[in-house]
Amino acid sequence: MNKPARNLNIAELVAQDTAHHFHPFTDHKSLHAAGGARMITHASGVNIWDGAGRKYIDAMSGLWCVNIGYGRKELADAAYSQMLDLPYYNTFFKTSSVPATELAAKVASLLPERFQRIFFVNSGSEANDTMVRLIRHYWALKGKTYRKTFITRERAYHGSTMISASLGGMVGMHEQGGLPLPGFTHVRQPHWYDFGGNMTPEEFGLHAAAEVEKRILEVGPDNVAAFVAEPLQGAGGVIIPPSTYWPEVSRICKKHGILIVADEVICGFGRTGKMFGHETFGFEPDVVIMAKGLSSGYMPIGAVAVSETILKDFFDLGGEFYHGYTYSGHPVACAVALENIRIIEEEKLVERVAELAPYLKQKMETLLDHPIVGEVRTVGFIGALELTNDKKNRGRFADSGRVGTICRDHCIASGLIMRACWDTMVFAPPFCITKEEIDAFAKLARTALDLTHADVKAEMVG
Ligand code: PXG
Repeated sequence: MNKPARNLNIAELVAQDTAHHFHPFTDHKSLHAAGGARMITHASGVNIWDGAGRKYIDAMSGLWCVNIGYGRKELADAAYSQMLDLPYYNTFFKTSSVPATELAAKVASLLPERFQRIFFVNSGSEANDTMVRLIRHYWALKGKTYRKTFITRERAYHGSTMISASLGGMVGMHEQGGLPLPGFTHVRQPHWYDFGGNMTPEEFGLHAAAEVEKRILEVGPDNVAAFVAEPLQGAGGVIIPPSTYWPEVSRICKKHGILIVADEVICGFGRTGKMFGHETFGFEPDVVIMAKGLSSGYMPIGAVAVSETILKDFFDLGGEFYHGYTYSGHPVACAVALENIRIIEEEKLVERVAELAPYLKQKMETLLDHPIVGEVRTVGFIGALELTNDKKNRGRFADSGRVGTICRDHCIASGLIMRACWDTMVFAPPFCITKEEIDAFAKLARTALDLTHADVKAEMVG
């Protein structure tokens, strides 16, 4: 498929979009100055096309979500036939639907044994809001209303609602709307490149874990509701923790009786080469947050899995949990998610990620010889390139995010979608990417890096 399903007047659409569409995470003044949005019209496999007919390799899988790749007709068929059978019914008040039931059982079967029940929502943000209400209510049911504080990390991303943005550690987001709300505290992220100094990554992993323990002790272990973390921080710049970090954080949380919540919105469903990120990094969460890869982004859906140990008390001690969304367990979203998981399993896409991960790593590491690339890190099909003005000393360009944006724009102009998290270029390609497409991706990345280097040559040190 290399053209959209109908004829489009792109200029008119862009004008309409500019006039009427209030975009998320967008500086509208600069959007308007740029002449409006890039209209994406259609997609297939790892490629997307814009209104001018330009083709891009989408090395970001949309927003880290189109894991199985674009254009899978099976998912469209699943939505179509479910809409004919039952387009909507709720899951409140002792009611269920076939796809919600089947998806709950399927997701439970993919998770460790202690997870048997799945709560459905429409997004990662809602999943995290649900988790915070549920855990605070759980502690209250156990007579520990003081166990309210959530410990999370700086530059974590857990969503955009008041609660999920409070969980997140994005300073820019906190500055808008009076966040974080009380009861959320953030420790430094395990980012060796920026904070490791002369420590080895392994030493630094232990050091970063010790900061978690320090904060637990400052808050008082008995006041902590949970430690909430992405197995690896995605929007924070694909911060892959050193191998020592998670085992030590787990040990610390166990020692102090702190619940661990794994936000698997990006890592879940295969991104790291195992079904879940906590398997890759070796820890055992009490709660798992899912979205994105659950439906490969084809429909909005998220989920919260809570261990049976917690749920036993929750059900025994509590009555009704006054929480849920009109579209919790939406039959069409669930049918699409089921078909997505069927494809992941049948086509062994998680195994494919694990098999091709070394190839992706090796190809991206060829960029290490580039003057502005300070580090390349990957795990499974997710990774990052650190842009640097000083390779030897892991230096940073002045005015964080400026050079990343320049590089991002050169990527787009070259036909490649990579995101800049400040001056870290991040990638998370669809699982269907081939070796040839990985080669093309690395080549386009080098072109964009060369163009960026030409722009910032005067700022290089050494
Ligand atoms: N948790 C994690 C780990 C995420 O990455 C959310 C929760 C929130 O999910 P929803 O479905 O509410 O968006 C996310 C979302 C970016 C970017 O620019 C990342 C996300 C969303 C939008 C943009 O990297 N992650």
